[in-house]
Order: sequence, then C-alpha cells, then structure tokens
Amino acid sequence: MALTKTQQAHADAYLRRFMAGLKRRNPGQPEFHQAVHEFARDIVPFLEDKKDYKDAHILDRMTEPDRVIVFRVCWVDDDNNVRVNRGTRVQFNNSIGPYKGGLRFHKNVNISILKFLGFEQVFKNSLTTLPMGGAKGGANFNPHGKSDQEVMRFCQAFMTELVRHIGPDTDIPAGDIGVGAREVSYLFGQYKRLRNEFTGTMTGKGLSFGGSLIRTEATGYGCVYFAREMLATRGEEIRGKTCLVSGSGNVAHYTAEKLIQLGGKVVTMSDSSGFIHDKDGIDEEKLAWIGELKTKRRGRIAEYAEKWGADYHEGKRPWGVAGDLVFPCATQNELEEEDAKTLVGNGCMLVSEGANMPSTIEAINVFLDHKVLFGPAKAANAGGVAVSGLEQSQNAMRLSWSREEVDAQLLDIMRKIHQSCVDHGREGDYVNYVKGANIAGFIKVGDAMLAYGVL
Ligand code: NDP
Ligand code: 2IT
Repeated sequence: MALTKTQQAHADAYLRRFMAGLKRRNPGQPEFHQAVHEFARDIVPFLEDKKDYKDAHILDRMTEPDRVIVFRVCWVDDDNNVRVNRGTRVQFNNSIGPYKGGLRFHKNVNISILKFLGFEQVFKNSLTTLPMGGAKGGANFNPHGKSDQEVMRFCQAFMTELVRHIGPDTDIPAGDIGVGAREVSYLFGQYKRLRNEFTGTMTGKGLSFGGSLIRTEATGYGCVYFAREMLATRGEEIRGKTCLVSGSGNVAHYTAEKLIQLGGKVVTMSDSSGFIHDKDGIDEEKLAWIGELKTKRRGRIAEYAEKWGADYHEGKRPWGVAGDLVFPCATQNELEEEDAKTLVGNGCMLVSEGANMPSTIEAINVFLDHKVLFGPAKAANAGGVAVSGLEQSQNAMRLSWSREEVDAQLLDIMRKIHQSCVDHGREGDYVNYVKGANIAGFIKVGDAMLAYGVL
C-alpha cells in the first residue's frame, strides 16, 4: 500500500532517528550499520501503518543480538610458537528456530562483520521457510599459508570453547569464508569428542558422517536457480548469456558449475589478488582445474591465466568486463557504485548475489534505478543454509536423501523465496527483490516476536 505524503515524511524522519541511534549504540561497526540500513529503509515505511509492531518496538529489538560470545583461542603453530586469536559467536535471534549460520575464518573478521552477517542470516533463514534462527561466528584466523596440522589445532582449540554454546536444538554452525569441508570436519570431530555424542550440531559435514548430498553445491546452485526465476519473469533464460562471476571459493565454484550446465558462458572468476578473464569461457574441465587449485593445492587464481592462456588482472575485480548476468560470490562490498554504473552501461540485465552484502547500498541504488533484475543476498544465496536445514532434518531422522531429492527440495525452496519476493516487492511492472526479501523475511520473525510478548 502506498504511503501518504505525511506518512512518508514521518517514516523518513523516523528512519533518520533510528539509524542515528543505532550508530550511537554500535560505534565503529560500519558493516553492521550498512546491513541494518539496507533493511530498515524498507521496513520503516512498511511499519508506518502497523501499530502492533511499532508499539512492541520490534525493529529496535531485532537489531540487538540476543547475545555475543567472545573468547580467546590459543594454539601452537608448526614452529612451536604460541598463537592467540579471538573467537566470536553472535547469536542474533532464535524466534523461529535454533540459531543457525556459518563460521568465517579470515584475517579481517571483526565484530562489525560478524554482526552484519548474523543480522542478515536471521531474515535469510526466515525466507527459506524452514525453522531456523540466525547466528554467525568465526575468528580473525587467516588460513592462508597454514598447514593442515595448524588448521586442525586451531579448529580444535576454537571448538573447545564453542562447544559450551552450541547443540542440535540450540545453535548449529556451518561453513563460510575460510571454513570448508576440511575445517567443518575438524570442528565437528572435536565437538563429538568433547560431548561424546553424535548429533547434527554442525552442517556441511562429510557424506560419510552425516553430511547431506548437494550441501556443497547448494549456495551456488541456489543462486543460479534464483537468477533463472528472475529471468523467467522477463521471458529470458541463462542459455547463451555471458556471465561474470567473482570469487573462486565454494559459492563461486558451484555458481559457475550450474551456469555452465545451463548453457551460460562464464568468462571471469577471481580471488583476493585479482581476476581472470577467459574470453573463450570457462568450461567444465577448466572449472575442475580451478577446484583442484583452490581446495587441494590452495594456490592463486593467477595460475589459471598461465595454464589456460587467459588474461589476468592483478588487484582488480571483474566488473569492467561486459556481461549480461553478474554473480558476485567473493565477499562484502566488492561491488561499488562506479562498478554498478559500468555494468549497467555495458548492458547487464541481472545481478544475483552469491556472497553476503557484496554490493554497497549505492551500487544497489544504481541497479534498482535502472530496473536491473537484482537478487539480494538474503534471498539469492539462501540455498546454502536451506540445504543445511535439510541436513539437520536428515540427521534428526537418521537417514539420508538422494541427490535428486535434495536438489528438488532446494529448487522448490528457491522458487518459494522468489515468489515471496515478488509478493512483497512488486512496484508496478518492476519487482524490487530487495524490498520483497526484507519484508517477507521480517514478517515471520516479527510475528513470532510479537506472539512471545516482551522478551
Ligand atoms: P570461500 O572461502 O570458499 O571463498 C571465498 C572466495 O572469496 C575466495 O575466492 C577468496 O579469495 C575470495 N575473497 C575472500 N575475501 C576476499 C576479499 N576481502 N576480497 C576479495 N576476495 C575475497 O568462501 P565461500 O565461497 O563459502 O563464501 C563466499 C561468500 O559467500 C561470502 O560472502 C559468504 O558469506 C557467502 N556465503 C557462503 C555460503 C556457504 O554456504 N559457504 C552461503 C551463503 C553465502 P582468496 O582465496 O584469495 O581469499
Ligand atoms: O551465509 C550463509 O548463509 C552461510 N554461510 C551458510 C550458513 C549455514 O548454516 O549453512
């Protein structure tokens, strides 16, 4: 429902006061401010005529995490040096299910980044239709250049404290940047040892010890399924489109894989050092080579250029290359306003966010202003956590579903998320998926919070 001029002016003033208060209460947390701002600018106008939510101060309560657990992680490196890192788990909101969300190991991890990720996770998980609350955690540990033994010792030390705060009905961590199959295995092994129990308290586990088929692929596949749904609203398809992908980790890899399967031409991938541009397109063989490079040899994407004769652009991101479909799958704020203008200028018709908050607010504004099909992270990359939810179900039932069964459920969930975004984000002949995802995600969590009374 469109607001009157007076209501709009009231909402604008409220949003300014709200954001000023949030910044005052959370100084030095720019990523958290950004994630809340992107959400609140849709939610505040939505709440304008909804007295129940407003009287209950739902937005104020939603932006304050249930708790933040911070702990010291000590371990010994291969040269016998004692190393100290900081571990954190942000348990943001468990109104609709146990806390659920990944762990990130990266040198720049801090409280601002983990709070932004935990906040986004609450609404992403709500969109999946599964009963999962939101959390995020991690450490300022840099896995680059560490031996397997060092990573194992770090993971065991990290879990030795985290174990007190998690459990199958309490909080179920998973992977994120720097936490893949290897790390989840070390973490789960230590959890199992300390608790002397075998429950699905982590997801993304190996297939021989409770993992779900398709979990590894889920975020990337889901991101492409979401893109396909968006394209279908304009009678378009992936086949024949030039696709730009950033990153070369888990999400980027399986985004590229599904795009190739569906006939897309993937011409870029990247890592934190730069990007490769392969004008002939990355095919299955080349992608398999990248997978080996990144998960086994743990090398740099620059090596691809030498091996396959592509261009390599040191210190740059792929957004200057002309493409129809854009999949930022590396990290937050990797796509800025100028990049968005360049992409739009080069004719890009769709952005589907595999990473969390990869586009700045200014970049999002450019895409929305130009009516680009823009799938925000909390909708487009929800396939990963959705299949984590399916892994929990299988663990609870002590059985495992086939690849086809899980993939079909993932596709069904991505379609439902797309429909929720359309239902809540339609603006004339354009669907504002950012608004749709924010409002749909908000309603389920907000209604549960209202029902509980003041908590
Ligand atoms: P990985 O660790 O597997 O891969 C991360 C990729 O991003 C690597 O190519 C890495 O390059 C690059 N990268 C990391 N930090 C930076 C940086 N500061 N600047 C440029 N590039 C960077 O992580 P995932 O693929 O799991 O995660 C990627 C994104 O997807 C994150 O935003 C994550 O939160 C999000 N996500 C992940 C899900 C999952 O299931 N794993 C689910 C939903 C979202 P390098 O190797 O040089 O570090
Ligand atoms: O950002 C995310 O959704 C993830 N890193 C996956 C979380 C999960 O619990 O599978």
